[in-house]
Amino acid sequence: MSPGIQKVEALDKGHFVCVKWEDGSESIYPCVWLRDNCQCPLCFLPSAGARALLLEDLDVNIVVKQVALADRKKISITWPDEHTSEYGAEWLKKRCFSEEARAAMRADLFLPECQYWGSDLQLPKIPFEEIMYSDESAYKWLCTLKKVGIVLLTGAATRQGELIRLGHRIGFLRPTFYGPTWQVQDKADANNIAYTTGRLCFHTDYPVLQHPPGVQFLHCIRQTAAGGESEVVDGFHVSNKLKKQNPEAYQILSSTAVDYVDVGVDYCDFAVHCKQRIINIDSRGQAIRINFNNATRDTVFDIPAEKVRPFYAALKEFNDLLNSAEHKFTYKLKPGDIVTFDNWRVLHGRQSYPSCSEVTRHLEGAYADWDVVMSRLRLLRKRVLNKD
Ligand code: OGA
Ligand code: NM2
Ligand code: ZN
Ligand code: ZN
Repeated sequence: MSPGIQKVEALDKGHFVCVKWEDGSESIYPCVWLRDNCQCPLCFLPSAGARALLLEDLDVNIVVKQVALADRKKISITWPDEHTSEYGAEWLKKRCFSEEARAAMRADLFLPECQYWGSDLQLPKIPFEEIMYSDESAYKWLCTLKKVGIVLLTGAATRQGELIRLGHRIGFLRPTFYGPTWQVQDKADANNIAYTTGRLCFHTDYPVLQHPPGVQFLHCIRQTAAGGESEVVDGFHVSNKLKKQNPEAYQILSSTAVDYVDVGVDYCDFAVHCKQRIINIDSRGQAIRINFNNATRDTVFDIPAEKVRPFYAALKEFNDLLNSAEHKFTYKLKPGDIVTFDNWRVLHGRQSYPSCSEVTRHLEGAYADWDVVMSRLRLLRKRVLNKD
């Protein structure tokens, strides 16, 4: 599988090394990068998979003294101070600096593929116990969660604690001021709008946190007969639509810092404040995180007075798009269902239901960070695909 090397030579007065592969293609490596990534035991600690070489000891103007093809599977470099480094063919090939090779590596590491959806969503479903014992199923679950943004796990026990088990399956959950897991039900003197029987319009959870939870789990333990339906919408898809329909509104929502607030007591007492842009974008203007909960948007609004009405107009337009029949998907959780979704991408809501002296509806919720979920996904992929 690994490619052989035909030829290796120094270029540009020793500032680059060119590797010619057996298939005739070439890769060019800057020498400062090669020296920085020497894999010898002095420069690299294999038990940590980490660089031991200090930046202080790296000469950014370094050139090779000598470069040689050790065999078709390895090159060796002698540096001006007589330090020597060896690099394997496969190792080099993976780290080729060409646009295509970097795009392939990026895709492999971060799985950027995104499948947009609207009211036509075919809600992906997998039995809960299957992902708990089968690595193939767990891998499929996390790949779909990353690509589609939502997966329904079915047939869980209708008792509290199943999300703790799910947390152990991926690694660990993300605790917040509402606890390690939290109970969504009608509560007296509710400390959050979610803990009432009222309608929740489309929101992402916890934009008041600087780093909002990436993934959310809602486990239905009890469901009301009337009302309480769930709604979801693809925030990235709708952001693209807004950008096309009204670029100025998109610009406002992706640049205005909105104040959020959450003050109260739950797991412990809290007074949380944060500024977030409702549509977070990357350097290419593509939405990468939605931060929107109308309930916790602060009364304090730290922008000049004349910018306020244009902001509201932009937000209204976004909200209208989120709620359009074309974009939203409605379903109703059954006891034993666990909906898992990308809280950075998918906005969710719930219809109101009749209030009652007993608890007629109960969801247990929890969060996880994308770092933890992606880490588990990569490990599962390795095990499922390499079978080692
Ligand atoms: C929440 C929430 C949804 C529901 O608790 O933040 O969105 O169906 N709940 O109750
Ligand atoms: N709950 C469900 O942003 C928010 O306040 C979302 C969080 C209370 C943990 C709700
Ligand atoms: Zn070294
Ligand atoms: Zn919510």
